[in-house]
Amino acid sequence: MKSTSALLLLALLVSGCTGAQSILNAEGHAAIELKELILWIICVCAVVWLLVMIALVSALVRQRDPDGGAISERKAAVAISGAVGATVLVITGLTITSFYTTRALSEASPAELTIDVTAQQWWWQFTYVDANPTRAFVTANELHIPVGKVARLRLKSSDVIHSFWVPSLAGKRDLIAGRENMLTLRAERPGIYRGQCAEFCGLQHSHMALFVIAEAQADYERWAERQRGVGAEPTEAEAVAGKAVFMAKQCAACHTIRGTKASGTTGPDLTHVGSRRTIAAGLLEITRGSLAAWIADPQTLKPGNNMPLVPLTGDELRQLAAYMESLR
Ligand code: HEC
Ligand SMILES: [Cu+2]
Repeated sequence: MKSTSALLLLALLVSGCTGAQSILNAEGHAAIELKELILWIICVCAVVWLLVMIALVSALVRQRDPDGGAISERKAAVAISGAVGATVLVITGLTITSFYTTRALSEASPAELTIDVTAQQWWWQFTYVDANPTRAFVTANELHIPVGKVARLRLKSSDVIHSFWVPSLAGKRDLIAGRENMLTLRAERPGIYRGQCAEFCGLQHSHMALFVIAEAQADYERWAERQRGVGAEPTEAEAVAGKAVFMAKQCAACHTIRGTKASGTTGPDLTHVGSRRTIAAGLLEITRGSLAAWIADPQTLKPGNNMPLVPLTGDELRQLAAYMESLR
Protein backbone atom coordinates (compact mmCIF):
# COMPACT_ATOMS: atom_id res chain seq x y z
CA MET A 1 0.00 0.00 0.00
CA LYS A 2 2.72 2.42 1.08
CA SER A 3 4.83 1.61 -1.93
CA THR A 4 1.88 2.04 -4.29
CA SER A 5 1.25 5.56 -3.03
CA ALA A 6 4.96 6.29 -3.20
CA LEU A 7 5.01 5.22 -6.83
CA LEU A 8 1.95 7.33 -7.50
CA LEU A 9 3.71 10.39 -6.09
CA LEU A 10 6.76 9.58 -8.14
CA ALA A 11 4.56 9.39 -11.23
CA LEU A 12 3.12 12.81 -10.34
CA LEU A 13 6.64 14.13 -9.98
CA VAL A 14 7.80 13.04 -13.40
CA SER A 15 4.54 13.93 -15.13
CA GLY A 16 5.27 17.59 -14.37
CA CYS A 17 2.44 18.07 -11.90
CA THR A 18 3.77 21.45 -10.84
CA GLY A 19 2.42 24.95 -11.13
CA ALA A 20 1.04 27.93 -9.28
CA GLN A 21 -0.21 25.88 -6.37
CA SER A 22 1.96 22.84 -5.84
CA ILE A 23 3.85 21.24 -2.98
CA LEU A 24 6.51 20.37 -5.52
CA ASN A 25 7.28 24.06 -6.10
CA ALA A 26 8.50 24.46 -2.56
CA GLU A 27 9.62 28.04 -1.93
CA GLY A 28 8.96 28.35 1.79
CA HIS A 29 10.97 27.04 4.71
CA ALA A 30 8.26 24.63 5.91
CA ALA A 31 7.33 23.45 2.40
CA ILE A 32 10.97 22.68 1.61
CA GLU A 33 11.33 20.60 4.79
CA LEU A 34 8.11 18.72 4.04
CA LYS A 35 9.11 18.07 0.45
CA GLU A 36 12.47 16.68 1.56
CA LEU A 37 10.71 14.42 4.04
CA ILE A 38 8.26 13.04 1.49
CA LEU A 39 11.00 12.46 -1.10
CA TRP A 40 13.05 10.63 1.50
CA ILE A 41 10.06 8.42 2.43
CA ILE A 42 9.38 7.75 -1.26
CA CYS A 43 12.98 6.63 -1.83
CA VAL A 44 13.03 4.33 1.19
CA CYS A 45 9.69 2.81 0.24
CA ALA A 46 10.84 2.33 -3.36
CA VAL A 47 13.90 0.39 -2.17
CA VAL A 48 11.73 -1.75 0.14
CA TRP A 49 9.32 -2.44 -2.68
CA LEU A 50 12.15 -3.42 -4.98
CA LEU A 51 13.65 -5.81 -2.40
CA VAL A 52 10.25 -7.42 -1.78
CA MET A 53 9.75 -7.91 -5.52
CA ILE A 54 13.19 -9.49 -5.87
CA ALA A 55 12.45 -11.87 -2.98
CA LEU A 56 9.06 -12.74 -4.48
CA VAL A 57 10.43 -13.45 -7.95
CA SER A 58 13.29 -15.54 -6.60
CA ALA A 59 10.83 -17.55 -4.47
CA LEU A 60 8.64 -18.21 -7.51
CA VAL A 61 11.65 -19.31 -9.57
CA ARG A 62 12.83 -21.60 -6.76
CA GLN A 63 9.44 -23.31 -6.47
CA ARG A 64 9.63 -24.40 -10.11
CA ASP A 65 12.95 -26.09 -9.44
CA PRO A 66 11.89 -29.73 -8.52
CA ASP A 67 14.73 -30.79 -6.20
CA GLY A 68 17.02 -27.80 -5.44
CA GLY A 69 14.18 -25.70 -3.98
CA ALA A 70 14.01 -26.72 -0.33
CA ILE A 71 15.89 -24.59 2.20
CA SER A 72 16.76 -25.62 5.71
CA GLU A 73 14.58 -24.57 8.65
CA ARG A 74 17.54 -22.67 10.07
CA LYS A 75 17.97 -20.63 6.91
CA ALA A 76 14.26 -19.85 6.84
CA ALA A 77 14.34 -18.68 10.44
CA VAL A 78 17.29 -16.39 9.72
CA ALA A 79 15.58 -14.96 6.64
CA ILE A 80 12.30 -14.31 8.47
CA SER A 81 13.86 -12.69 11.53
CA GLY A 82 16.09 -10.63 9.23
CA ALA A 83 13.04 -9.36 7.34
CA VAL A 84 11.16 -8.56 10.56
CA GLY A 85 14.21 -6.75 11.96
CA ALA A 86 14.63 -4.73 8.77
CA THR A 87 10.94 -3.77 8.77
CA VAL A 88 11.11 -2.56 12.36
CA LEU A 89 14.28 -0.60 11.59
CA VAL A 90 12.83 1.07 8.49
CA ILE A 91 9.55 2.00 10.19
CA THR A 92 11.32 3.31 13.29
CA GLY A 93 13.73 5.29 11.13
CA LEU A 94 10.93 6.91 9.13
CA THR A 95 8.94 7.65 12.29
CA ILE A 96 11.90 9.38 13.91
CA THR A 97 12.68 11.38 10.75
CA SER A 98 9.11 12.59 10.39
CA PHE A 99 8.91 13.35 14.12
CA TYR A 100 11.97 15.60 13.94
CA THR A 101 10.80 17.29 10.74
CA THR A 102 7.38 18.15 12.14
CA ARG A 103 8.93 19.26 15.43
CA ALA A 104 11.30 21.57 13.59
CA LEU A 105 8.30 23.07 11.80
CA SER A 106 6.30 23.76 14.93
CA GLU A 107 9.20 25.10 16.96
CA ALA A 108 8.56 28.68 17.96
CA SER A 109 11.02 30.63 15.86
CA PRO A 110 11.10 34.33 16.76
CA ALA A 111 8.48 35.94 14.56
CA GLU A 112 9.21 39.26 12.96
CA LEU A 113 5.61 39.81 12.04
CA THR A 114 2.28 38.69 13.51
CA ILE A 115 -0.83 38.48 11.40
CA ASP A 116 -4.29 37.47 12.59
CA VAL A 117 -6.01 35.41 9.93
CA THR A 118 -9.78 35.16 10.26
CA ALA A 119 -11.50 32.83 7.86
CA GLN A 120 -15.04 33.71 6.87
CA GLN A 121 -17.47 32.11 4.51
CA TRP A 122 -15.86 32.64 1.91
CA TRP A 123 -12.98 35.02 2.20
CA TRP A 124 -9.93 35.75 4.36
CA GLN A 125 -9.43 38.68 6.68
CA PHE A 126 -5.86 39.61 7.55
CA THR A 127 -5.09 41.86 10.49
CA TYR A 128 -1.49 43.02 10.71
CA VAL A 129 -0.85 43.25 14.42
CA ASP A 130 1.44 45.94 15.80
CA ALA A 131 2.57 46.77 19.32
CA ASN A 132 1.46 50.29 18.49
CA PRO A 133 -2.26 49.87 17.71
CA THR A 134 -2.35 52.91 15.42
CA ARG A 135 0.02 51.02 13.11
CA ALA A 136 -2.17 47.90 12.90
CA PHE A 137 -4.28 47.51 9.77
CA VAL A 138 -6.79 45.17 8.16
CA THR A 139 -6.92 43.80 4.64
CA ALA A 140 -8.42 40.84 2.80
CA ASN A 141 -7.49 37.90 0.60
CA GLU A 142 -3.98 39.14 -0.11
CA LEU A 143 -1.16 38.62 2.34
CA HIS A 144 2.13 40.46 1.93
CA ILE A 145 5.24 39.23 3.73
CA PRO A 146 8.91 40.18 3.51
CA VAL A 147 11.12 37.47 2.00
CA GLY A 148 13.24 35.52 4.48
CA LYS A 149 11.35 36.81 7.51
CA VAL A 150 9.24 34.68 9.80
CA ALA A 151 5.58 35.65 9.81
CA ARG A 152 3.49 34.12 12.56
CA LEU A 153 -0.12 33.61 11.62
CA ARG A 154 -2.74 33.33 14.35
CA LEU A 155 -5.51 31.38 12.71
CA LYS A 156 -9.15 31.90 13.70
CA SER A 157 -12.53 31.30 12.17
CA SER A 158 -15.67 33.33 12.53
CA ASP A 159 -17.97 30.51 11.45
CA VAL A 160 -17.23 26.95 10.30
CA ILE A 161 -13.90 25.11 10.06
CA HIS A 162 -11.62 26.28 7.26
CA SER A 163 -8.05 25.33 6.45
CA PHE A 164 -5.23 27.65 5.44
CA TRP A 165 -3.07 26.11 2.76
CA VAL A 166 -0.43 27.74 0.59
CA PRO A 167 1.26 24.60 -0.77
CA SER A 168 4.45 26.30 -1.94
CA LEU A 169 5.07 27.81 1.48
CA ALA A 170 3.83 25.52 4.24
CA GLY A 171 1.57 22.67 5.26
CA LYS A 172 -2.13 22.97 6.02
CA ARG A 173 -3.56 24.23 9.26
CA ASP A 174 -7.22 24.39 10.27
CA LEU A 175 -9.02 27.53 11.41
CA ILE A 176 -11.58 26.69 14.07
CA ALA A 177 -14.10 28.99 15.75
CA GLY A 178 -13.31 29.54 19.43
CA ARG A 179 -9.76 28.34 19.09
CA GLU A 180 -6.50 29.83 17.91
CA ASN A 181 -4.05 27.84 15.82
CA MET A 182 -0.58 28.92 14.83
CA LEU A 183 1.31 28.66 11.56
CA THR A 184 4.61 30.21 10.62
CA LEU A 185 5.45 31.24 7.08
CA ARG A 186 8.87 32.05 5.74
CA ALA A 187 9.23 32.49 2.01
CA GLU A 188 12.76 31.87 0.77
CA ARG A 189 12.22 33.54 -2.60
CA PRO A 190 10.12 36.48 -3.73
CA GLY A 191 6.99 35.52 -5.60
CA ILE A 192 3.21 35.37 -5.68
CA TYR A 193 2.00 32.17 -4.06
CA ARG A 194 -1.55 31.02 -4.45
CA GLY A 195 -3.34 29.38 -1.57
CA GLN A 196 -6.72 27.86 -1.07
CA CYS A 197 -9.07 26.91 1.73
CA ALA A 198 -8.47 23.20 2.13
CA GLU A 199 -11.39 22.19 4.32
CA PHE A 200 -14.85 22.00 2.80
CA CYS A 201 -16.66 24.98 4.29
CA GLY A 202 -19.85 25.33 2.28
CA LEU A 203 -21.15 26.42 -1.08
CA GLN A 204 -18.28 28.67 -2.16
CA HIS A 205 -15.42 26.70 -0.64
CA SER A 206 -13.72 26.42 -4.01
CA HIS A 207 -13.85 30.21 -4.42
CA MET A 208 -11.94 30.84 -1.23
CA ALA A 209 -8.47 31.45 -2.55
CA LEU A 210 -5.77 33.79 -1.31
CA PHE A 211 -2.47 35.12 -2.51
CA VAL A 212 0.72 35.47 -0.53
CA ILE A 213 3.02 38.07 -1.99
CA ALA A 214 6.56 37.63 -0.74
CA GLU A 215 8.63 40.69 -1.55
CA ALA A 216 11.82 42.49 -0.57
CA GLN A 217 11.72 44.15 2.85
CA ALA A 218 11.64 47.66 1.34
CA ASP A 219 8.73 46.79 -0.96
CA TYR A 220 6.90 45.21 1.94
CA GLU A 221 7.42 48.32 4.11
CA ARG A 222 6.14 50.54 1.32
CA TRP A 223 3.05 48.37 0.92
CA ALA A 224 2.38 48.23 4.68
CA GLU A 225 2.81 51.98 5.04
CA ARG A 226 0.22 52.56 2.36
CA GLN A 227 -2.18 50.03 3.86
CA ARG A 228 -1.98 51.83 7.22
CA GLY A 229 -3.29 55.00 5.62
CA VAL A 230 -6.95 55.91 5.34
CA GLY A 231 -8.93 55.48 2.11
CA ALA A 232 -7.84 57.86 -0.64
CA GLU A 233 -10.13 60.81 -1.19
CA PRO A 234 -11.42 60.44 -4.78
CA THR A 235 -10.61 63.19 -7.28
CA GLU A 236 -12.23 61.97 -10.50
CA ALA A 237 -15.85 63.24 -10.69
CA GLU A 238 -17.31 59.77 -11.21
CA ALA A 239 -15.46 58.38 -8.19
CA VAL A 240 -16.50 61.37 -6.04
CA ALA A 241 -20.13 60.58 -6.88
CA GLY A 242 -19.39 56.89 -6.19
CA LYS A 243 -18.28 57.69 -2.67
CA ALA A 244 -21.58 59.43 -1.99
CA VAL A 245 -23.50 56.42 -3.36
CA PHE A 246 -21.43 54.04 -1.22
CA MET A 247 -22.22 56.00 1.95
CA ALA A 248 -25.91 56.34 1.09
CA LYS A 249 -26.53 52.67 0.23
CA GLN A 250 -26.22 49.55 2.39
CA CYS A 251 -22.55 49.15 1.35
CA ALA A 252 -21.31 51.16 4.32
CA ALA A 253 -23.17 48.92 6.76
CA CYS A 254 -21.11 45.89 5.71
CA HIS A 255 -17.78 47.36 4.66
CA THR A 256 -15.17 49.53 6.29
CA ILE A 257 -13.33 52.27 4.44
CA ARG A 258 -11.04 53.82 7.01
CA GLY A 259 -11.22 57.61 7.04
CA THR A 260 -14.92 57.59 6.12
CA LYS A 261 -17.99 56.76 8.17
CA ALA A 262 -18.26 53.34 6.52
CA SER A 263 -17.35 50.94 9.31
CA GLY A 264 -19.23 47.68 8.69
CA THR A 265 -17.40 44.44 9.37
CA THR A 266 -19.53 41.82 7.61
CA GLY A 267 -17.53 42.11 4.39
CA PRO A 268 -13.87 42.71 3.54
CA ASP A 269 -12.19 45.99 4.50
CA LEU A 270 -12.26 48.08 1.32
CA THR A 271 -9.90 50.89 2.38
CA HIS A 272 -7.37 49.85 -0.27
CA VAL A 273 -9.42 47.41 -2.34
CA GLY A 274 -8.12 48.97 -5.59
CA SER A 275 -4.58 47.90 -4.68
CA ARG A 276 -5.51 44.21 -4.55
CA ARG A 277 -5.15 41.80 -7.41
CA THR A 278 -8.50 40.07 -7.15
CA ILE A 279 -12.08 40.49 -5.95
CA ALA A 280 -13.96 38.04 -3.78
CA ALA A 281 -11.09 35.73 -2.76
CA GLY A 282 -9.48 35.12 -6.13
CA LEU A 283 -12.69 35.02 -8.17
CA LEU A 284 -11.94 37.84 -10.63
CA GLU A 285 -8.99 40.05 -11.40
CA ILE A 286 -9.66 43.60 -10.27
CA THR A 287 -10.54 46.03 -13.04
CA ARG A 288 -13.18 48.70 -13.13
CA GLY A 289 -15.30 46.35 -15.26
CA SER A 290 -15.03 43.37 -12.94
CA LEU A 291 -15.76 45.58 -9.92
CA ALA A 292 -18.92 46.79 -11.66
CA ALA A 293 -19.89 43.21 -12.54
CA TRP A 294 -19.39 42.11 -8.95
CA ILE A 295 -21.35 44.99 -7.42
CA ALA A 296 -24.13 44.61 -10.00
CA ASP A 297 -24.76 40.96 -9.17
CA PRO A 298 -22.55 39.24 -6.60
CA GLN A 299 -25.00 36.33 -6.32
CA THR A 300 -24.59 35.27 -9.94
CA LEU A 301 -20.79 35.46 -9.82
CA LYS A 302 -20.44 33.72 -6.45
CA PRO A 303 -23.80 32.13 -5.59
CA GLY A 304 -24.61 31.96 -1.89
CA ASN A 305 -21.95 34.43 -0.77
CA ASN A 306 -22.86 36.93 1.95
CA MET A 307 -23.05 40.04 -0.21
CA PRO A 308 -26.60 40.74 -1.39
CA LEU A 309 -27.63 42.30 -4.65
CA VAL A 310 -28.11 45.99 -3.90
CA PRO A 311 -30.43 47.56 -6.51
CA LEU A 312 -28.59 50.37 -8.34
CA THR A 313 -29.03 52.47 -11.43
CA GLY A 314 -26.47 52.18 -14.23
CA ASP A 315 -24.94 55.50 -13.26
CA GLU A 316 -24.64 54.55 -9.60
CA LEU A 317 -22.98 51.31 -10.60
CA ARG A 318 -20.40 53.04 -12.78
CA GLN A 319 -19.73 55.57 -10.04
CA LEU A 320 -19.30 52.89 -7.38
CA ALA A 321 -16.87 50.93 -9.57
CA ALA A 322 -14.85 54.09 -10.21
CA TYR A 323 -14.71 54.81 -6.47
CA MET A 324 -13.68 51.23 -5.60
CA GLU A 325 -10.94 51.32 -8.22
CA SER A 326 -9.64 54.64 -6.86
CA LEU A 327 -9.11 53.13 -3.39
CA ARG A 328 -5.49 52.19 -3.90
C1 HEC B 1 -24.83 42.40 3.80
C2 HEC B 1 -23.46 42.83 3.70
C3 HEC B 1 -22.95 43.47 2.44
C4 HEC B 1 -23.44 44.55 1.74
C5 HEC B 1 -24.74 45.32 1.99
C6 HEC B 1 -22.50 44.83 0.71
N1 HEC B 1 -21.46 43.95 0.75
FE1 HEC B 1 -19.82 43.96 -0.44
N2 HEC B 1 -19.23 42.20 0.38
C7 HEC B 1 -19.84 41.57 1.42
C8 HEC B 1 -19.19 40.30 1.64
C9 HEC B 1 -19.55 39.26 2.69
C10 HEC B 1 -18.15 40.21 0.67
C11 HEC B 1 -17.20 39.04 0.47
C12 HEC B 1 -17.81 38.03 -0.45
C13 HEC B 1 -16.94 36.84 -0.70
O1 HEC B 1 -15.83 37.01 -1.21
O2 HEC B 1 -17.38 35.72 -0.38
C14 HEC B 1 -18.19 41.44 -0.08
C15 HEC B 1 -17.28 41.78 -1.10
C16 HEC B 1 -17.23 43.01 -1.72
C17 HEC B 1 -16.19 43.43 -2.60
C18 HEC B 1 -14.94 42.64 -2.97
C19 HEC B 1 -13.88 42.88 -1.91
C20 HEC B 1 -12.70 41.96 -1.98
O3 HEC B 1 -11.62 42.38 -1.55
O4 HEC B 1 -12.82 40.83 -2.42
C21 HEC B 1 -16.48 44.69 -3.02
C22 HEC B 1 -15.68 45.57 -3.96
C23 HEC B 1 -17.74 45.03 -2.41
N3 HEC B 1 -18.18 44.01 -1.61
C24 HEC B 1 -18.40 46.24 -2.60
C25 HEC B 1 -19.68 46.50 -2.12
C26 HEC B 1 -20.49 47.64 -2.51
C27 HEC B 1 -20.04 48.72 -3.48
C28 HEC B 1 -21.67 47.53 -1.86
C29 HEC B 1 -22.89 48.43 -1.96
C30 HEC B 1 -23.51 48.46 -3.25
C31 HEC B 1 -21.60 46.33 -1.05
N4 HEC B 1 -20.40 45.74 -1.23
C32 HEC B 1 -22.62 45.88 -0.20
C33 HEC B 1 -20.90 42.02 2.15
C34 HEC B 1 -21.71 43.10 1.79
CU1 LIG C 1 -13.23 25.93 2.59
